[in-house]
Amino acid sequence: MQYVLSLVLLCSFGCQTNTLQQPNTLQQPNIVFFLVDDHALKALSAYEGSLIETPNLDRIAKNGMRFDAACVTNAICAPSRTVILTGTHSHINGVVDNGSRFDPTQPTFPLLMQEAGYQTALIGKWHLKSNPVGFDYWEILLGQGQYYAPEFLKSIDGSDPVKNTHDGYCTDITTDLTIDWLREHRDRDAPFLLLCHHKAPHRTWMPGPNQLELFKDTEFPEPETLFDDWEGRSTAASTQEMTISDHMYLWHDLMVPPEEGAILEGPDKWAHGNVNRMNDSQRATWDESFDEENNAFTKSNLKGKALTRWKYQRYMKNYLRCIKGIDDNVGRLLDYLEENNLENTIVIYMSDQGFFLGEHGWYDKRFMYEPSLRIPLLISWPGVTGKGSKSELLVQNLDMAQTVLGMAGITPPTRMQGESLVPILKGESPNWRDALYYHYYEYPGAHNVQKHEGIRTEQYKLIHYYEIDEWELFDFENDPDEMQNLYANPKYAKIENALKQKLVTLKLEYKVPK
Ligand SMILES: [Ca+2]
Repeated sequence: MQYVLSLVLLCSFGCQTNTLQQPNTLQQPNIVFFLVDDHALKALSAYEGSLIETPNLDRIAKNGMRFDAACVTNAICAPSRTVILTGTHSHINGVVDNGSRFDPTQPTFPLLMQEAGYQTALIGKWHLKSNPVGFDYWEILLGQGQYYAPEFLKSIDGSDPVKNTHDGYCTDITTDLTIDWLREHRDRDAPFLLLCHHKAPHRTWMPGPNQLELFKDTEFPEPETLFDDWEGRSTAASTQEMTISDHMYLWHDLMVPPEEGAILEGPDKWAHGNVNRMNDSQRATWDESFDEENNAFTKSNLKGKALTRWKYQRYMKNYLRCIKGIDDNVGRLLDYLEENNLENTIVIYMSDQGFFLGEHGWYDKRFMYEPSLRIPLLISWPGVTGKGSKSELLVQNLDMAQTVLGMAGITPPTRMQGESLVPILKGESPNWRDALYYHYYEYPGAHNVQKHEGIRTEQYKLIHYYEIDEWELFDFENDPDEMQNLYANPKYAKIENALKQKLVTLKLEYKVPK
């Protein structure tokens, strides 16, 4: 009955009946899919220029393929997660911003794989408002999730969801629950799809107890654009509210407690909730780690650029400590796979979008600029993908649903709009897209970033902030930091026209409403 119902639901979204195939366990590989939240490319040492070492994440790259031009379609959490699940752009799947509710009757790769005989499980961050569909087992963080003593909602085989609070640190707990699932719930007679979705390193960048002492004496290099004045670029760049200098809060974001009697503003008003979730022992370790630095900072009374520099360093240390927590925990799960004859499991590691680590003076994401558009994407597929291989093709989060379905030998619905990465992973040279489409919608909204759409090719990027009708054109091979807006520059007229034409073509292809 459940099968028939799903078939009806799926076909109401225009799929072909041949999408539902019988299980073929011999040819269907096990898959672990790590999705992390806001992991910038600059914080993963499998890529060049990383700020830190991530030896465990690097294991995935060494064992498989590193994608060097992986991008998203819409650089914000819930929309990107929905693109990954459905293989469709935001205007098709309906989750255009973080306020949207995901309609879970849409075809997703987990649902199709469940129907094809996979045992499916999801553990960690979900953030799509509706409860997950297509999973035999799910245990998701409530909303954004908390770093300490996080609350989860759990359902097994369609049972009514039950709320649980787990003591400890979110990244450690998510890994414990994932390993517990492998140990206790895995059906040894069926292939599995296991989604391990971490909350970290999302704002408010609270490190785990095991990472608190890292980087104490490290001074991280500042990006050259930390004090960017956004001259020559659109007013979208100069009117955003995501600067480290003015929009990053000492208590909420940087863990500097306010002095007694201080008047709290903005997110600092509720920031106590972050640390109040710790138990006494965790809180004591936390205070011991931060007190001395915090006291010295308070006494120093820094202003202007010196204050921004201090904030940048504290931000980097805590953000990168969160990443080290991810790295340690991914290592634990990889070890489990190796130690339990599951070393042939496909492992996928990616982020829902990139993140600004001080570039242009910012944190957060949303813009089509490189630091938020691009994501780390590592895939190891033992026996299929060459070890330590690399791809420079323009791939997107849009491609993941068809890729995972392709790995399992399942034909994707015609509704899906990406391209399977399977031929690339097999070392073939498929005809590939020469430009990708991007569209950000959340305005007015947090951080005040104007709506925009655009295309990126191997060398150029054209962005249209259409509600204020302003354009930007970048040649990031010659200007990797995207500081010079070449729009309306006569020297680039030909390129500008070609990019505009291509943008029109892509919008038609993806059925973007006029
Ligand atoms: Ca995110």
